[in-house]
Amino acid sequence: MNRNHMLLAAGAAFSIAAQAATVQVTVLARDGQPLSNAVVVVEPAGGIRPAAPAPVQATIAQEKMQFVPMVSVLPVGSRVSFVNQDAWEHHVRGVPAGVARLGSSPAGIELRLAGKVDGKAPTSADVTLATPGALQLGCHLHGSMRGFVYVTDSPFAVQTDANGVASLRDVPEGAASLRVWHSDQLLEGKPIKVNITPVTAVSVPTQVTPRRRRP
Ligand SMILES: [Cu+2]
Repeated sequence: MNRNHMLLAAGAAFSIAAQAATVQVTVLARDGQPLSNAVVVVEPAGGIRPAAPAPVQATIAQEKMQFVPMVSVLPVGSRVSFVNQDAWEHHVRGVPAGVARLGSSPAGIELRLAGKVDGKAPTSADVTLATPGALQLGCHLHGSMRGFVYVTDSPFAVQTDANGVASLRDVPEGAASLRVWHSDQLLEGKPIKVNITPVTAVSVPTQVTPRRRRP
């Protein structure tokens, strides 16, 4: 496969008139392997702005020197509890992530979370994500800790799984563009034009070489 070319495999269009479709997007790394933890966003063409998704309550743990989950995709307005499950202190910071700084960026995060004491609830702090954009999470004390929060106002933003697959439901049929974000991408790829039919499967090669997560 020529990795510089997009493979667009539009699924069969059925004769049944349908309003909304399921879109399956497979994202591939530079070496052709499935790319997990990528965020796929589908934007209907023609300036149609779908209603923003409802905010949620989410948790990002600091556990065994990692952010768990490493990547969270959350609707704008969501609240995140940062919960320190380790027995030592973490100083969590969140800063706008690299190339995702298009337009607005979320406000930064600075938290000090004391270590967990046996028999007591872990220390936690809540943050409201008021602005769309990507935040990179780190810890002032532990340079190896790395995580991401992708804050979106799109109802069609889904993270790829271990097989590099993102499934988006109830996407309006018709012309749309598709964007892929990944924390290790050097340049944001150009939006890909797609035509959403009742069953749409798209494979998107990228130039991303994902960093290994520390064990
Ligand atoms: Cu830390």
